[in-house]
Amino acid sequence: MQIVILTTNTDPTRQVRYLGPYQIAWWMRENGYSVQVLDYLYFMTKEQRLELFKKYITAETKVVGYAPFAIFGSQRFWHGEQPIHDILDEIKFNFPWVKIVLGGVYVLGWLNSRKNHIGWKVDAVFKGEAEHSFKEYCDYIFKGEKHPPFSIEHDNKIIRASKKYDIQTCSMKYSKNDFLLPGESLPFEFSRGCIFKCKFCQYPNIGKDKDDFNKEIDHIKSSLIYNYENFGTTRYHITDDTLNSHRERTQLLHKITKELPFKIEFIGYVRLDLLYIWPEQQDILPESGLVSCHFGIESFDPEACKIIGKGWGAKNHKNALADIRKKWGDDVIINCSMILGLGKEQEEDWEESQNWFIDNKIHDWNFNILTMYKNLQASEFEKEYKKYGYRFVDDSNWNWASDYMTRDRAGAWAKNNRQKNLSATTPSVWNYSAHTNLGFTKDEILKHNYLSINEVRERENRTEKLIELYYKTAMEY
Ligand code: B12
Ligand code: SF4
Repeated sequence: MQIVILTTNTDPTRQVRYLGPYQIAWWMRENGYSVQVLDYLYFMTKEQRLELFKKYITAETKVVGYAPFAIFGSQRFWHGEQPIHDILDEIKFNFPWVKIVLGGVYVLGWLNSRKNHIGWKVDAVFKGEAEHSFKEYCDYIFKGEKHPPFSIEHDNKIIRASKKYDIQTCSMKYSKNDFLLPGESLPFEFSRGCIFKCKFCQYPNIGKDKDDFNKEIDHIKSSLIYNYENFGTTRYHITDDTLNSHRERTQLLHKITKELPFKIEFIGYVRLDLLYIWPEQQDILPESGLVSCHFGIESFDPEACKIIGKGWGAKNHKNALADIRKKWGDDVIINCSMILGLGKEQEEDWEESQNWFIDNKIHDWNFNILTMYKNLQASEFEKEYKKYGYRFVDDSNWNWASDYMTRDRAGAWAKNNRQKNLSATTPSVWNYSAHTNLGFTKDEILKHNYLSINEVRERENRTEKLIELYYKTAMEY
């Protein structure tokens, strides 16, 4: 293989594939390169990884890209998990002839994380979408063409997107050597970027026009058919930031899924407000195959909702949620995420929200601490933290406080609460996909909570079996 891309999810209980590496692999194959993606590496032993690397990283390999799904600020970093970085050492010291490059979600954050550093420099880091920039780099390495423009930041060579990738024309398909496993849920993209601009959001591609960066509906249809015919795929986890943000496209999606000679099921981020602004979505999304969705509720406090830019939610969150839960029943497993640290909310307000979820039989919910990095300057909150009533304690980059809350207090409450929730909530969205990957059916998942399903998973060594199957398939290919 000319190019090998290494990736892995890094949450112990969530074995689901990450789209970025497969999207780049497909694109490079379209451009004439041979590419191998190797996945699930975090869950393998060092020895298994080395065997796999030796099989695919050969004399013709010139570039090894590494893109784990690991976001700075997630538990992997706070616990200082080392394997994420070990993988880089394993490549550097066993395959000295290859260029080692990094890409993927929040790549600079994890590279620069102080706890987990590597003692040498990678050859290049790709920031942001990389279809064009990575192709230009490979054309330079393999064909001697011009090196793409770069800058040096924190001692790293950073290569940014040279131009926007035309997602409209993307007909991304999986490949036989992606080693897809029977029944596995695959990541899939309908569109790129988000039309909203929530004040706390650190994602760069927000505030787009609804008609921009949408994949042609015919390409979506042909990829779904291809994946079904070649790999039997019917399950997807959709990567769109809001999969129902375009009224006509949601209707078209419904139309094409009805035309398919098989049924698909998918999970993803859905905006609750849009389900009520365009009420037909309440019917057509489950009919299209939506089996679990994530609603970013953030808060039930009207003032906090208004501050973050969710004015509709200030008035309607509770009524709409109770209504849709009743309407959908168990057809769609609902997850709500809340943010700790908004407006004047205190511990008793969060307790009240939690009780509301329990009383209204919402399947799943989670409370996340507000994340802000003074130096990142990505979200509106980070850019104008004083205006929104926040300060950073002892000149810290991340330890925020307001007149009503501190990050430490929010963290302490979240920690206590998390354990309590595990036995009260049903695996949803990506956790739902992860469990279907381990062979659980929807009916089985609905009968479990996180604790009880974990017991079964551990007792029956389901994760180990999945990794073993992937490893065996890759070694025998
Ligand atoms: C799927 C997903 C998850 C899944 C991941 C499962 C999986 N295996 O995919 C789960 C649910 C586990 C998850 C968890 C979290 N997530 Co998340 N997630 C996403 C989501 C929806 C899609 C990611 C994706 O595939 N995008 C599509 C691909 C094509 O885009 P891409 O990754 O940017 O890929 C491009 C480049 O990165 C690059 N690239 C990618 N791979 C490679 C490889 C090489 C070799 C090269 C050169 C380049 C390259 O080129 C690609 C094509 O242009 C994004 C939102 C989004 N739309 O991106 C949020 C998102 C990344 N998540 C986010 C967050 C905050 C989290 C959590 C911290 C949430 C939480 N509080 O727990 C956790 C962290 C988990 C962890 N371990 O680190 C934020 C990150 C914000 C930020 N600061 O950047 C996002 C942007 C959502 C948002 N809008 O706020 N997430
Ligand atoms: S939080 Fe979600 S809906 Fe809000 S701007 Fe960010 S990506 Fe869009």
